[in-house]
Amino acid sequence: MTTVLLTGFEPFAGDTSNPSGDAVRMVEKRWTGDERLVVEVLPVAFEESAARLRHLIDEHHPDVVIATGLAGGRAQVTPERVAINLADARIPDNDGAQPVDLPVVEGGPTAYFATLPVKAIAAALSDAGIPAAVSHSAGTFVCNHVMFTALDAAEPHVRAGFVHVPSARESAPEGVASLPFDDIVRAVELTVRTALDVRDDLASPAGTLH
Ligand code: PCA
Repeated sequence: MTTVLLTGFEPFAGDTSNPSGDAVRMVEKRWTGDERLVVEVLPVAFEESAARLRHLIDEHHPDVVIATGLAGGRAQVTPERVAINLADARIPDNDGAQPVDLPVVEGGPTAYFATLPVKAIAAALSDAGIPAAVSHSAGTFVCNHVMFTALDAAEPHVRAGFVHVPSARESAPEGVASLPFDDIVRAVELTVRTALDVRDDLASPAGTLH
């Protein structure tokens, strides 16, 4: 049976909720697919999140790994194209760790490209009326760390990657870009479905000029 590992994150930076963790729990509740869906909410902590993810991959041998997290201030759902081998934390993580200019994986490659069909995912979301775009930077905090770890840990046939979601409208502060929570849930569901159904990514341009 096909297994999908889907993760979100706990709240961080003083927030009381994180739409990514809430959304993956909702996707788990609503899941009707034939595939086995394993859902986990990861701590926003460099060491612990990577250790938990590696353990989950070892335990469940997923065919698809999709990690999600919050990108506060972004207005679109953004499948990430690349994870870099760099941790440079502007704020401490939830365990108080603040690595600066350290590799995610000592001796690892400089970067990994997502092995999810990121363009097809962005297109599927846009078709469903959800603002979406491919992103070329997952940052240098815990989300990038988890994406890099997923691509480093997964066996070669596994399709893995990361999707950043905006703040949820219901809990976003005034003036911060956001999406209704239900759209975030639908976006995560559609991402899982597209990752399962689409083998070859679209060849349409999705890059940026700067
Ligand atoms: N967003 C942070 C870490 C956890 C989360 O949801 C990030 O983008 O790195």
